[in-house]
Amino acid sequence: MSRGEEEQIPLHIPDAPNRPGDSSSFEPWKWHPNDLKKPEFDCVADETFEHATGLVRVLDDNGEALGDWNPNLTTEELKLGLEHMVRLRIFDDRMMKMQRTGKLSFYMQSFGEEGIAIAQTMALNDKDWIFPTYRQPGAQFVRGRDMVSMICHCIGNVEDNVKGRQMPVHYTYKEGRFISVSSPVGTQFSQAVGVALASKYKNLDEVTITWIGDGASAEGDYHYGLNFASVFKAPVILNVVNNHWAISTHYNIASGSNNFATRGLAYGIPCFRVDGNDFLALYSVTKWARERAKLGFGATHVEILTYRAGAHSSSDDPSRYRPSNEHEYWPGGDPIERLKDHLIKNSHWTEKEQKDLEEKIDQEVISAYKEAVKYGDLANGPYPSSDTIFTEVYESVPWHLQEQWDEMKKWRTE
Ligand SMILES: Cc1ncc(C[n+]2csc(CCOP(=O)(O)OP(=O)(O)O)c2C)c(N)n1
Ligand SMILES: [Mg+2]
Repeated sequence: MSRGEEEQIPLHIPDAPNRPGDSSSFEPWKWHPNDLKKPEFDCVADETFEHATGLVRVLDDNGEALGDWNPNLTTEELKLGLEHMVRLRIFDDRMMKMQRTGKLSFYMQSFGEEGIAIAQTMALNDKDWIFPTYRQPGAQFVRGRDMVSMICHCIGNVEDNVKGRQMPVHYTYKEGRFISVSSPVGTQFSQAVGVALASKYKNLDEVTITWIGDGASAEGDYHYGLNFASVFKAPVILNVVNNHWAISTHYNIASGSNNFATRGLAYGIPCFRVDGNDFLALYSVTKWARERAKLGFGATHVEILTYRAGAHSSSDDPSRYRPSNEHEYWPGGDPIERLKDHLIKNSHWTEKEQKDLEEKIDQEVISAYKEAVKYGDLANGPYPSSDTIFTEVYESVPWHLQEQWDEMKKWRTE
């Protein structure tokens, strides 16, 4: 008798553990900052098995920085990291309000994930290449991008540096080696490996960092990237941000295991799982991976364990598919609160200074917005010329596009 005649074995389609109306709960973490030592830079993948199945942490639940991974940053560096995270959160908050009042067409926040790109970019050298997703705009603050220019891009006005050809938050910042965010998710992962190989071929002291989401890591690009990075020992830092969700899809539909970090071990790449809401752990693992890459030992693969505290985007309503306050139960807490508490615990910061900082940045964002709309707002323009559909792709425009361009000129009213 063949299977199926009598009984059908159902196809396994995982569902999210908690849906709206369910109570939220996460297992309390069993990992502590002192658990894991730093491996040697020339370690082989197997030597990082514990790092991939455990969790690299520096900040404990009381705001103390402990263990081998403590990067011992100066107070100034810690305050700068805190300031950038606060800047990103307030910026996001204001921009979301702009979207809700029709001043932007679309927006995506980094709520709960502010530490990731900020800590990791601070751990790099200025010439290192950044291949982000839409969830790492904070790297631009570290690289010195002007907020007015970021808002002009989000509006798509005449000062938008990509001339309205990208969706909002799909930033490009050439001066900061921040490569254009791609709407088709995942493409940056294998491209980053290619650029890292080019740096190595040219014998430059440049490392590439890239990120991919838990959901997008189910795509081929992720696996091509890992394989090339492994075979050619590319100087690249490959991060999977496991924030539990890919829009409304739980991570358990992107991976059959509960762990994304260990996947790199099969490719022979050292792997770490890191507390994604711990600024110091993120900084430290990235510094280690940069040093390994620089010394010629190749790639590092990192799972950044976090929780997407906000909506996927301005088009999403997470209360329809998950318990609405689930992020409050995340054992990793909030990245800003944790770094702030650490500074306060060591008497380097006060609640009053925090409040003053937030007010200062709020003013900075409001005045940047006012400045940006001088170059055009969403409702009234001015917008980049429709000619930009045809310019800056080909050195000389092919005849068939020239025909379309001429046709457009006959009809346009702008
Ligand atoms: C190739 C491709 N498929 C689908 C989409 C639609 N889409 C945009 S974001 C997204 C979810 C990505 O989730 P994840 O990779 O976990 O990143 P996160 O948004 O959580 O940072 C999807 C499915 C897309 N943009 N590109
Ligand atoms: Mg995700």
